[in-house]
Amino acid sequence: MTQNELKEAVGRAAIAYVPDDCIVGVGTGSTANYFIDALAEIKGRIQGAVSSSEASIARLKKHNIPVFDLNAIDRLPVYVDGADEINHQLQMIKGGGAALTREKIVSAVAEQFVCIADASKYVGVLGNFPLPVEVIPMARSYVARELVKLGGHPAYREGVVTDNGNVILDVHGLRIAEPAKLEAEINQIVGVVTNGLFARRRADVLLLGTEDGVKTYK
Ligand code: ABF
Repeated sequence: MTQNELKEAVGRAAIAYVPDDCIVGVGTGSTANYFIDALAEIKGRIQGAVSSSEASIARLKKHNIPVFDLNAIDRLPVYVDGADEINHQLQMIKGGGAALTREKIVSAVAEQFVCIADASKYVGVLGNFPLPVEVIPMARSYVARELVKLGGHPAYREGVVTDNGNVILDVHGLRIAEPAKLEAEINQIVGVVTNGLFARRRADVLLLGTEDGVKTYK
């Protein structure tokens, strides 16, 4: 199976976690797009969705799936989203699509986080994928210097402005043995909006697309 076929398989499999009559949290990226397309086939049994990005809002609206403001709801049973890396503890690196801040917000509200990913994302130790960090523009150089002190090699993601008007540093060279600890350390750097470690709030379920079918990890 191609990588896209694996992504489509997990996107479809995630529909099983969408309760009737719910508002569902929707992630960002190519795997999440397959979930959105699958959601469109069952949109009659849900109220709508809360999105983690302008890009996913556009895709939801193309399917005529109602989009809700997160501030307008007080309960979100499930959030479905991809990842750039996910380890065996279901901790993740996210943000390759520059949507990490809204993804982290929506996942914080959701009662259950279902991660959908193809097998290439499943790793023993996080960090081979450069860790995205969303930064207030004026603080970019200062934050980069602070990330070097933590052992990283930050690179400015040229030409990218997030949905929130911020910039991204991609931190190379990290072998992240203690994801939750590093997540907290980076959060303390003044000027950091969000970092792409999803360890303090990890996924609850992983649907992994493999050559042997979709595997479920909890
Ligand atoms: C999103 O999923 C991002 O956090 C992450 O970068 C992306 C993975 O992209 P894809 O599914 O296209 O591999 O949630």
